[in-house]
Amino acid sequence: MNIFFSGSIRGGRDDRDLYADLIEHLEDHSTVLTEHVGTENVEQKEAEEGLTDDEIHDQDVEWLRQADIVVAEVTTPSLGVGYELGRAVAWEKPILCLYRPGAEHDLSAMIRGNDAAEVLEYHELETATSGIDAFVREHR
Ligand code: 6IA
Repeated sequence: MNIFFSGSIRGGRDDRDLYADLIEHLEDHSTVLTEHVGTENVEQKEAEEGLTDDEIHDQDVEWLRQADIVVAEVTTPSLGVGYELGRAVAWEKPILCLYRPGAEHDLSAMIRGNDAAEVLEYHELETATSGIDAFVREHR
């Protein structure tokens, strides 16, 4: 199973360690197409690899097209994550959004109000990982 993990990069990296933990868990199940979302110093790596924004966009959309399911951590708002979710809805991909209530930003109505995306609210990592496991089982 190919999983597209979506999380903020230029929207802010406060949750980077959490993304890395979630990606590690997802990798027990399947192939995560977007491991870089949990990478440390992502801006530096971007510069080192010399990728243009066009290349990042096109590669990302291609990975999204190949994905069987999409798992997004949406607590830190990100334009890129919102865009990916919009395209995933249009392609009718199963979508699980993970959100920690009480964060600085309330979750967008465009996500919470979207019947095509399941939203799981959580505080503990274990709640998120067991929610992911159930979602994967449902869509395998
Ligand atoms: O607007 P944002 O940058 O917060 O958008 C984040 C979303 O865009 C993530 O879910 C990613 O899937 C996607 N994204 C943003 N930047 C990259 C990227 N940079 N590579 C792949 N996907 C990206 C290159 C990093 C790499 C050289 C380590």
